Amino acid sequence: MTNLLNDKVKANLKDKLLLLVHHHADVDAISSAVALNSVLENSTICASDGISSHGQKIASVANCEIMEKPPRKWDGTVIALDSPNPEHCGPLPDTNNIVVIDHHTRMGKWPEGTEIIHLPQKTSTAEIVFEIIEELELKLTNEYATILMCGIYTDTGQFRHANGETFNIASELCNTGADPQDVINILDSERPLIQKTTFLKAAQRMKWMQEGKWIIANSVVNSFESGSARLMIVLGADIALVASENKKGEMRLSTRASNRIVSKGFNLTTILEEITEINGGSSGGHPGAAGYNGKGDSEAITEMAKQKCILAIKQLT
Ligand SMILES: [Mn+2]
Repeated sequence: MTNLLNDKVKANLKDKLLLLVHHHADVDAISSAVALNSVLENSTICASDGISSHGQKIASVANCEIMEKPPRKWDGTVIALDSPNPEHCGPLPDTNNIVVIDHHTRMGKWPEGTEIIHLPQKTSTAEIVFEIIEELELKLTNEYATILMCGIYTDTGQFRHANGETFNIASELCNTGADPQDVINILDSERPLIQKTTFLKAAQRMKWMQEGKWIIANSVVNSFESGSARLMIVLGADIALVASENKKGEMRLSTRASNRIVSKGFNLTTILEEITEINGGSSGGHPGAAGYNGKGDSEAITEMAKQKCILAIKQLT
């Protein structure tokens, strides 16, 4: 049994609790909050700046109320979840006790006296919450064990970034009653119809070509560009370029690259920076996932990006 809680935190947990999650709360944050809420009677969940669509799914499965605006003053303890610094979950209510439970690499600056449970080796906050519930010898129901598993599942990218400890806790959660099939049912079901039809249109309009051993695919949609690009990589493309434009002449290009080509040195941010040099606008992202926003003909700009990708492929060793 791990020892995460000192006497002060144990006493704090008996207070009236405000479970504060980060802005645009994700599945890890919401599942951590609803699981704690299920075992700690005197607690309220607060998401001060919106909840992601999957986070909302968890909240609706748990059927619990979530406060939208933190009170100015909290007479009890504020528990900040999955939020490495106060700006990510604020505004913080005026309170005497704050406990932070988080797993991000870097911990920010919290008010003096804040109790910090920071375990960066954990792949999700849900895992820390599970250990805390065990340490308090409280009982999670099957349903909430499944919900915590949802937090682990999403924060590890469906266990792709899991470590040995992740699987130990996932296994303990199963022993507690979590059902891995329900995790899939909760998270992978019910994409909105508009998203499904858009993805299918992206596939229908897709063009692809081969350059050496690499495949470049492109398409055009009205929305959900990045999801469409991601799915084209799943289909087998090494580079996916998906554009959209609106009536005002603004366009967006969302791009993805396979891990395999990125590991050879291919970098989408360089490609899109070159587009901004020619066409203005702005770009940003990572080597394997980047976006461009600008003005102009989306087809022409996609073609430009494609040509730059071909040149970059020729320079790969
Ligand atoms: Mn997290």
